[in-house]
Amino acid sequence: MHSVLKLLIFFFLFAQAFTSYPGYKLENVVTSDSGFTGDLALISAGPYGNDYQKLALYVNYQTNSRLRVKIYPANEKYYEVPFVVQVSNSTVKPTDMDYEVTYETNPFSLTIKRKSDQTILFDTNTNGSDLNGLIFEKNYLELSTNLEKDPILFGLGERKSDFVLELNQTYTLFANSQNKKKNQNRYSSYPVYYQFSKASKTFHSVFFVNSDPTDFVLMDNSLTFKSIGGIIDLFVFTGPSFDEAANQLSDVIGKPSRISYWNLGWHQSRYGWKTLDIVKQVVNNFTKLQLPLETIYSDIDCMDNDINWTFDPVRYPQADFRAFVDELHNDHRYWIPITDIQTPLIHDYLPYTLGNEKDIFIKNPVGNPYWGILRHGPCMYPDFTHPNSTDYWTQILENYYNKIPFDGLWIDMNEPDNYESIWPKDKYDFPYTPGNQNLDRHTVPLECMQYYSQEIDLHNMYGYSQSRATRFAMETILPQKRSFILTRSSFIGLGNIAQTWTGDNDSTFESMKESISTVLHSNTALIPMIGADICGYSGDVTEELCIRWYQLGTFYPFSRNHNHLFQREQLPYSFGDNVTTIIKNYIDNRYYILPYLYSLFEKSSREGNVIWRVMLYDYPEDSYTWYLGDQIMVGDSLMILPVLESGQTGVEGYFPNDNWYDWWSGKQIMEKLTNQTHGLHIEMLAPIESMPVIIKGGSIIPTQIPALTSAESRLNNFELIIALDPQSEASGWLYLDDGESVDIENKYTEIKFTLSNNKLESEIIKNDFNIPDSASLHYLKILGIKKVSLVIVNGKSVDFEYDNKLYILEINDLDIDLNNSFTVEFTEN
Ligand SMILES: *[C@@H]1O[C@H](CO)[C@@H](O)[C@H](O)[C@H]1NC(C)=O
Ligand SMILES: *[C@@H]1O[C@H](CO)[C@@H](O)[C@H](O)[C@H]1NC(C)=O
Ligand SMILES: *[C@@H]1O[C@H](CO)[C@@H](O)[C@H](O)[C@H]1NC(C)=O
Ligand SMILES: *[C@@H]1O[C@H](CO)[C@@H](O)[C@H](O)[C@H]1NC(C)=O
Ligand SMILES: *[C@@H]1O[C@H](CO)[C@@H](O)[C@H](O)[C@H]1NC(C)=O
Ligand SMILES: *[C@@H]1O[C@H](CO)[C@@H](O)[C@H](O)[C@H]1NC(C)=O
Ligand SMILES: *[C@@H]1O[C@H](CO)[C@@H](O)[C@H](O)[C@H]1NC(C)=O
Ligand SMILES: *[C@@H]1O[C@H](CO)[C@@H](O)[C@H](O)[C@H]1NC(C)=O
Ligand SMILES: *[C@@H]1O[C@H](CO)[C@@H](O)[C@H](O)[C@H]1NC(C)=O
Ligand SMILES: CC(=O)N[C@H]1CO[C@H](CO)[C@@H](O)[C@@H]1O
Repeated sequence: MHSVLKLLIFFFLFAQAFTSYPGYKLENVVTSDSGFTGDLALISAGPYGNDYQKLALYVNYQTNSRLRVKIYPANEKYYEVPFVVQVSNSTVKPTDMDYEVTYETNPFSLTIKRKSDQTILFDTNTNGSDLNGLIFEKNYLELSTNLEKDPILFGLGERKSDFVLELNQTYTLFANSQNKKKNQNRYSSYPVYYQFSKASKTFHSVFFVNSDPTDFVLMDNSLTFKSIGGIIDLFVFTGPSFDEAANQLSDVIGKPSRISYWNLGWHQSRYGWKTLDIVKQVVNNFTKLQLPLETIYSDIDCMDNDINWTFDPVRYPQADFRAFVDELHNDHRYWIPITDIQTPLIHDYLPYTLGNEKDIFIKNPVGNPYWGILRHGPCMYPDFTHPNSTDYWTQILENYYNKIPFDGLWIDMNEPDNYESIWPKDKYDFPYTPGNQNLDRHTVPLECMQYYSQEIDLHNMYGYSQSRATRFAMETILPQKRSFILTRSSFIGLGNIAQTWTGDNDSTFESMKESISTVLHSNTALIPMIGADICGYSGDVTEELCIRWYQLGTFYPFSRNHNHLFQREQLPYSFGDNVTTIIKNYIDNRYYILPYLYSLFEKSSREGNVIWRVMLYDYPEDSYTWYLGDQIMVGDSLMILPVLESGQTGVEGYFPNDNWYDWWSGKQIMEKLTNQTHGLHIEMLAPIESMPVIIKGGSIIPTQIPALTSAESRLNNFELIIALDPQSEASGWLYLDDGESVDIENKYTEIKFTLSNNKLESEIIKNDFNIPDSASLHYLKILGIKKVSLVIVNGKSVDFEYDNKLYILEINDLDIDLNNSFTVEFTEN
């Protein structure tokens, strides 16, 4: 290489490495009980120009565990994320704050520590590092925090990534339907991360209230936030447990909305059911084979010429279709149609004419509706931040509902997708480009205007704002029912409104494995109701993969099978009787644990808990759990070890130091070791018909005999599966209501079960739900009970079976009314 060129390159690199923008100077600090304010004055210009000279700093102590920091232009209008944040500023000092905030004035920096253990939660002091100070320009914001060396961070979805985010990577938030590579941004944006501190073994989290296209650059000792709009507005949550950090976030963005019981049943979908007759056959086949089926989806197959809200007169005649859906409803099943948001320009087509009349389409910068291109040519995009869009959308949905009454909606392509950007140009020209990708490709150009703000600010929120409008519409159409809205694109806060799935995936082992961290990360953003298309969407699935995916997928919070038109069938019965039997076991098992799952979701909607958990959350002291991303706790009690590679007939799991039992056989797998920090690595057998499922000692899992629908299974008998912890104790919780009403006041039942000192007791916390007569507690199984000679139920001795090798006690033929409290005593002579 030419030496001058070398020198130039050297100079360039050298110059890059040491270019540092000190940021701002803090002046005029005014403190109050609830925090402090100050003025920030620019020290020297940032990288791309248009720096704000004056900024305002606002630090607000909101609760003992929550702090808000806001930095915004002092004298100019600015964009703030609408709808998501549900708390206001605090004016009083919290009683016992678990954080302290210090600052430097020149250059300005903030350091936030947890008071109780001095763990650094957020620290923008970049003095002595090659990180920049605060940069705040018209189209570029940058703020860095120092992190513990080799930090454990998770969140910042949606993408396929490891659960613990890889270091030295950039994580982009920009809703996108095209990216397929590891760590790239996908459909949704969740600007929140959690950090686990290896030093203090605690968790805290940080939520950036910013919806503009953003990069998070994660290095091995720092995280840098780079956004091309909005302001710096962040919440710091002190934890210190994972659950506390999640609950603290949920106080700000709202709890996950209460789901209907039927949402937890089996969802069957397919793109490629060309006629109504085929769909009828599917339903009949499920029944014939005694496979549970809750919900049927309709992809665009049923539409006339692919136009939403219409039915093909020959393949899906409306009257027949309606009769079919009525029949589904009679059988306590549900129907969910798809809709894409792009509105074609067709005369006399209500979505188009009404949208024009109400003037609610997204505008180009000269003020005319923007046209994109989808399947049938030009289309427009409703603007769901427009005040009249809710009326518009309600009218469209009502009109459709009156044709065929749906039970939920599947809203797709809402990144929003665009086959071709025909205006204004194909190149985005802001100075910095998150994700280093053409941001105008395949979507509405970022220069376009929505009512609330420019598209650049609202792009990441399109699916969220559509979900919000859909939620309002559903509440009008189906008042008093909990709505079900399955959206592909979402933003943090969606969990309070709707549900999601992981979008188009592939029929590969790799894609199945990747679904796990996507589901986990969405849970950390408090969108717990999520699953991937079981068996994969694109590509032909193999029998082996499909079995493995059904095994995993029946433990997703949301369980749906769906695939693409060109792919082979992957229904539970598409592979022959032997395979149907295997899959049926797992779907039946899902119905069996519905009372447990429903109770978990209730807890989530009350407190903000997640459903899918990694081992780290509950065993932070055990460093062997820290990077385990593929073995999952479903709630507090069930661990699953999915089989993620072809040809495997065993899976190694890590069992933290505790009691663990095999879910299927009841056999104890591990007994807590005394005086050990770590647990054991254990290889579990996993022949094709079986995925290891493990119950944690200390759990009481309420179950109910499965049936073909959840409405029927709810009439069946209850069972309790009890696994003893090292102190021979266990506890559990059952929540029941009608499964669909919005107003549940005085209509629900809540029972706490506790086992200790050889006595199982139920404590009725509330008993306003009418448990069907046919659903009594008829069976108990207790795992890990070392000795038993007599069992006494409500004072009367009863028959029992005891396996003194496996330490399993079973009591059959009980008839306990769960509406009343009961006791079961075990005597060991
Ligand atoms: C909280 O205070 C900040 C700074 O004064 C202000 O920008 C913001 O609008 C306030 N928010 C609410 C919800 O009052
Ligand atoms: C920055 O670091 C230098 C050297 O460690 C120190 O002298 C100086 O006071 C620091 N400045 C601030 C603002 O922390
Ligand atoms: C990240 O980059 C730093 C510095 O370039 C390097 O020392 C470190 O090993 C890298 N870490 C990983 C996990 O790649
Ligand atoms: C229903 O099952 C029959 C076999 O019993 C099969 O021939 C048919 O293809 C199935 N129909 C659908 C749509 O799956
Ligand atoms: C309707 O659905 C099709 C799918 O064929 C989609 O391409 C189109 O843009 C949708 N939009 C509307 C509102 O009709
Ligand atoms: C909303 O609709 C009402 C009634 O049609 C109209 O008066 C109002 O101007 C519309 N609002 C906007 C922002 O377009
Ligand atoms: C099911 O039976 C078919 C045909 O006998 C066989 O090829 C296949 O391997 C079996 N699959 C399983 C999972 O047993
Ligand atoms: C466990 O540790 C405790 C306290 O350090 C000690 O008293 C006890 O003897 C130990 N037990 C065993 C089995 O090592
Ligand atoms: C359940 O118990 C409560 C009080 O013990 C009683 O008022 C209620 O009628 C009972 N419900 C049923 C369905 O038995
Ligand atoms: C078609 C498609 O988008 N496939 C994606 C399915 O999901 C996995 C990740 O979960 C991606 O790797 C695929 O590219």
